[in-house]
Amino acid sequence: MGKKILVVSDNHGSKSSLLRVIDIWKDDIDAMVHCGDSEFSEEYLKSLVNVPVYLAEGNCDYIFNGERDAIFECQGHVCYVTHGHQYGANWGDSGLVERALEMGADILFYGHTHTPAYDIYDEDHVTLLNPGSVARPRQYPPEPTFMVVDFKDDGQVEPHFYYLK
Ligand SMILES: [Mn+2]
Repeated sequence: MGKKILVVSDNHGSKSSLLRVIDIWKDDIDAMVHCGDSEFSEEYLKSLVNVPVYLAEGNCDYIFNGERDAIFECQGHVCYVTHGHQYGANWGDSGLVERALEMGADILFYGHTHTPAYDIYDEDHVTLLNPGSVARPRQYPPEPTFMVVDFKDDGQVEPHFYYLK
């Protein structure tokens, strides 16, 4: 059957963008990841879906009261969730790869850059995934984005990026 994980980030207080994504996907996912800068509380984010929720604290999350980051297992993969600003996400991937290795994770979800990204570092067996921002995109063209990741039974991990229209 595989597993599907909805990954969102950086809605920066925009409830409507977050709720629109969740409304579309809530019945088709096995877990939700939020990579930080929701500007909402842990309880609120966890109340939005009936599946496990994994959260990271962003640099603008003043009312967030959860753990700074999260780690979980999915289909044999170790997934680590962080906002990424602590590891220099704006300046390149090396700090993120180093952190994934330190945490024993082969998949690292991050946000902060407001730019969707999918980077595979074969030598380190690390994949970096960023869903972009559902409210304040910075890539060109600046469309709000999010991601649904398919964890297949054969171990393959397939990210799908979507625009929030
Ligand atoms: Mn941020």
